[in-house]
Amino acid sequence: MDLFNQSQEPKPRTFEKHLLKDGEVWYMPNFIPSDKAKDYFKTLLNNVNWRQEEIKLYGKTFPVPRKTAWYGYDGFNYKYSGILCNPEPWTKELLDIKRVIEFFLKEERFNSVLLNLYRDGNDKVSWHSDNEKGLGINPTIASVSLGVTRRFDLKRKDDPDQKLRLELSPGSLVVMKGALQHHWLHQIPMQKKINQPRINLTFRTIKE
Ligand SMILES: O=C(O)CCC(=O)C(=O)O
Repeated sequence: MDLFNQSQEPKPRTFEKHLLKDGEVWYMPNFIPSDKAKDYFKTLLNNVNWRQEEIKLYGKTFPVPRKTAWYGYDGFNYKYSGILCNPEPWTKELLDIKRVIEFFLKEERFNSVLLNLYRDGNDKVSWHSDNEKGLGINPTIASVSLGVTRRFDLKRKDDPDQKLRLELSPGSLVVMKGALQHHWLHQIPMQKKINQPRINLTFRTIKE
């Protein structure tokens, strides 16, 4: 495996491990070398089948404040916020990234990926946890960032003063592990001054 075929001076790739109360967040800023991260960003921006989904809240319909897509092995459907996703087949780029994540995480195998496109700082994802039934108990979720740096916030459900804030730089990898999704919420807040796009890939394992 070429681990993204680094053309630049290779940087050591290790996780910063945030061991929280009931859950872990691992962060690797230079998971994908910057040239390669720019290439992936362009290819995914232009070639992914981005969808504008809608959600219903209090009887009204609203556009989701970002574009999304769902890719993976056939049959691994995903439902969140009332939106049912049938996977598009893996692209070469998504499979390459998935294989390198699995190399670093050793025991994890992912069968699908949710993609988010934040067109600018007005796009966001509100406080939530990835606790849908289909992900099973204590899911490991691996999240790759491409494009502009955005803030990622976590807070504990029963004690919002317990927080973690990370700046997700392009080419970085975040891994959420353990009981985190039961006890913590996360968000990408609106950042109105940002006028460039970001793509996020969250690799997941849907249980059959
Ligand atoms: O964009 C991100 O980094 C987070 C996305 C997210 O929270 C989700 O898709 O559930």
